[in-house]
Amino acid sequence: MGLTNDPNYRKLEQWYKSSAGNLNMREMFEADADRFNKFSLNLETDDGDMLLDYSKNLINTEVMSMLFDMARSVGVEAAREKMFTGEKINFTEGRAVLHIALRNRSKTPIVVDKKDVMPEVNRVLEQMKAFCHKVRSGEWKGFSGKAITDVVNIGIGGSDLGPLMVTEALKPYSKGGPNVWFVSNIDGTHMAKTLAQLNAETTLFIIASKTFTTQETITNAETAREWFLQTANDPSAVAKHFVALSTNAPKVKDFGIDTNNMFEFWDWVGGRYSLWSAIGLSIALHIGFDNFEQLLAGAHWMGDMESNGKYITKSGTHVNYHTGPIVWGEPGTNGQHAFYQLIHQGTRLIPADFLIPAQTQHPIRDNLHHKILMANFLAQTEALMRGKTSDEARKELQSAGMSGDALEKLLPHKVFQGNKPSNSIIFKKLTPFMLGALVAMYEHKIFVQGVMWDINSYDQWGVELGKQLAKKIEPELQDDAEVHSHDSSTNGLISFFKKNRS
Ligand code: G6Q
Repeated sequence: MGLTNDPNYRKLEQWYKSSAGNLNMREMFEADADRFNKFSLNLETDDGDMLLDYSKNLINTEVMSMLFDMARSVGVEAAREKMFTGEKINFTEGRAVLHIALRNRSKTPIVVDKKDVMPEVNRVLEQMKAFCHKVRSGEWKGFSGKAITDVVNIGIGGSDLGPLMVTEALKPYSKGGPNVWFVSNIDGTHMAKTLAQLNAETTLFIIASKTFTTQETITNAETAREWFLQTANDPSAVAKHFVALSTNAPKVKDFGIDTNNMFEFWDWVGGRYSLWSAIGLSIALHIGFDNFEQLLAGAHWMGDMESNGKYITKSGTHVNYHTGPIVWGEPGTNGQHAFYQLIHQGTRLIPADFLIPAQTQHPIRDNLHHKILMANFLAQTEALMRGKTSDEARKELQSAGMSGDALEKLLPHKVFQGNKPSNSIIFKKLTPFMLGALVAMYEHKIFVQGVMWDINSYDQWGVELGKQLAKKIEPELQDDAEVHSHDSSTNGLISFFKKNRS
């Protein structure tokens, strides 16, 4: 039926049209000393506390209860139950959505097609554990008898980004583990620059691809194998330096990787949720299997919970609302020196999430850096909420010695409307457990949005389209013949490329 027909959506819409303009955060904070307590949540995790402060949003008690009513009437709870019980909620692909099973530490069975998937999940985790131990201890030797010092994950999209983010975020936990590298881009520069820093004798390649047909990944994997064989000179050495993470055993075999060196996962794991599966092998190698388990435990603890951004509802009709924000961000204060301008004084409303640990991994100079970072964190969320009134800006300019015309001209530029929403999320320390919990929280956000917007969050036909299109054009780039099969712009671009390629 779509979101806009829901009676509780309509109620909220009516309210928005008549009353939303009255929501002023600065005034609401001044009028209600208890606002922070009302709109924040302290979570006691097994690994320190986490505080979710959503009080700096354009909400009041009435709005929150209308939002909850809406979530109930569009069926968020029922949809969550369907996901957890293995129903094929990704109906366009006929698949269950069960990344929660990958981090199910509770040993409760999870059933798909009448079969409990937990024994298989646990079997692959055991295989990963044993492999991690061998590689990290140096027991696993390369073809010339040396231990592995570097691991290269070759994959793209969901088979790259999750492990890349996690290994980067958890570097402080990587002591004793091999270095990790990630090659995703088909642009040869990515592979060439990476290989230039590696020694074939001590490098392990992980070919990460759910389908094992992704053009970028397979091409990069072939390039890595060619490079490796230039040094090893012996195809049987490949088994010691190449492993695969995939659902597709026949393709792994075709590529020449021994299926004993394959770590399996299943079609009910969406690419963007796969870091919890065998796709997380690079994480486990880098930070150790115990820490990888902590990551799973954090995600499991968060309350078990993407691909939104599509204009077709589950019943195949067009939506008349937006179904996916553009999400971007920056670490530390870097964003402040670039795009925060747009958030403070831009014409669009940009809700922002700010995340910070109370304890840094590197308390250098007696914690000075972290204190400055924390001060900026607090200052930004406060400034976004409060803004700066004309009176305040005027006083500031006057005390800087300005007056008259010059002051009046500058004044409008120095005023900030404020009332810009943000969430503040502060937690004790970025441990593997805490990172797992945070990622799972954002995964669940996507799930709830998908239910609210009445779209299938789990298929990705747009991504598939990209995979098909380039394959059609590639043969046309083979020779120097003119191409007329496209629009004049595409033909013109191909023609330029052909004339200038050598
Ligand atoms: C993620 C997407 C996509 C996918 C890549 C790689 O959810 O589906 O990013 O992960 O296209 O696919 P393979 O793992 O099959 O190579």
